Amino acid sequence: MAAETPQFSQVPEGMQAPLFIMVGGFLGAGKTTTVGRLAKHYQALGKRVVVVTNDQAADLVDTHTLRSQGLEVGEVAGSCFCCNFNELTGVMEKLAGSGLPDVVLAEPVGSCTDLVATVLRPLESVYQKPMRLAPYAVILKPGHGKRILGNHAKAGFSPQAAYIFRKQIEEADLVLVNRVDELGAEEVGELTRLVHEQYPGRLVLPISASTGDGFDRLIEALEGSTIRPGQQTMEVDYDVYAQGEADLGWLNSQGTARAEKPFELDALALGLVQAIQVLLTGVGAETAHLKVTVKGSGAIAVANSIDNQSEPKLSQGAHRQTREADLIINARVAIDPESLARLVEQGVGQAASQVGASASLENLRSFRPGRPVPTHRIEGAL
Ligand SMILES: Nc1nc2c(ncn2[C@@H]2O[C@H](COP(=O)(O)OP(=O)(O)OP(=O)(O)O)[C@@H](O)[C@H]2O)c(=O)[nH]1
Ligand SMILES: [Mg+2]
Repeated sequence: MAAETPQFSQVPEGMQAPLFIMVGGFLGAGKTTTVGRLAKHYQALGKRVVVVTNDQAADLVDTHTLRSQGLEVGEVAGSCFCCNFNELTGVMEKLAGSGLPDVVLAEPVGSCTDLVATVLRPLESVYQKPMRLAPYAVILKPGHGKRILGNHAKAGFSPQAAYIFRKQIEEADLVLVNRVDELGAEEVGELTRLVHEQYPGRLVLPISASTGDGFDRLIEALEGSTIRPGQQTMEVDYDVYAQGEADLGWLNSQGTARAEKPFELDALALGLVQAIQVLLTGVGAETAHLKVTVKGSGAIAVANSIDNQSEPKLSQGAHRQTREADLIINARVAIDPESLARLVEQGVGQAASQVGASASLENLRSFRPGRPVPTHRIEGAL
């Protein structure tokens, strides 16, 4: 008879309960990059790692990106972890089906907050399976964070969306100032000071999810006993939160690009983000995160834009040519969903023709996220 598969309720002798690490932060802050790097760290130690991604709709760039890095990934698509708590635990159980993982890495939607009360506390008191909860780490995108914490005018897409950002920092046990590879020591110091002044008691760590700078201290903080997880309790005005989410237009789409002659996957990925970005900037629409994957000939290219000020970047190169590629496009932009759909379609056409291809989009969904209604909301420290 086959040995029974260990589930979350059964931790075999000599094995620790899985470590649950949730990495939050606003749209485009660097969550997926951080999760990918943490996963590789634990894999290198021989640990079994599973990852759960999350979005308001299916066809996630993040899921494809992390799977292309050789990771086991399950997704909760259709609503956030907090509003679909049973799906989060269901996906974890499903991933665990072939053996209990050592580490679960979870990436919530970037426009979500109140995750300590709606995810971490329910995991402890409702789910009640053996699990070690790591301190809740929230990543800060420097430009975005500096404008909001520095009380700049028109910071954070809308006052309600800026409210979400502030609530994310407020509930963090650990605040990660990301992209230090691009920042001077003064800027890191300024951001750290702003967080300490406005949200005292949180450990602030400078990191670079791209280079791995600061990850030793991050891992120590996640695994150590110095920070007790879920210590920050807070009130959340769900009317403001819902409005903040709805201030952003959301678009997820699949697509295909075909050409007579081979084209570079990387050129199309970067070209897609550049073309859409130019069109969005042209109508004054502020991007929170625009990301695409272009997949073909067994390789994948990923390109992103995290605001209107910086150049779009190829975050994962495929270095391969193809005649046919599958596209996934995810855009989160301060614009109405109809205009977003029109501009994305236009940009896709332009970018495809630049590499001598023609493209079509399928299953395009463009919407404003609905009001968050958590499955559980449990107040009080863990
Ligand atoms: N230079 C630099 N770029 C980074 C760093 N971390 C992430 N990025 C880039 O920032 C972009 C967004 O990173 P993601 O990890 O996808 O961000 P995210 O928080 O998962 O985004 P959403 O899931 O859309 O909310 C990508 O182009 C990354 O390559 C960093 O430390 N330095
Ligand atoms: Mg992500």
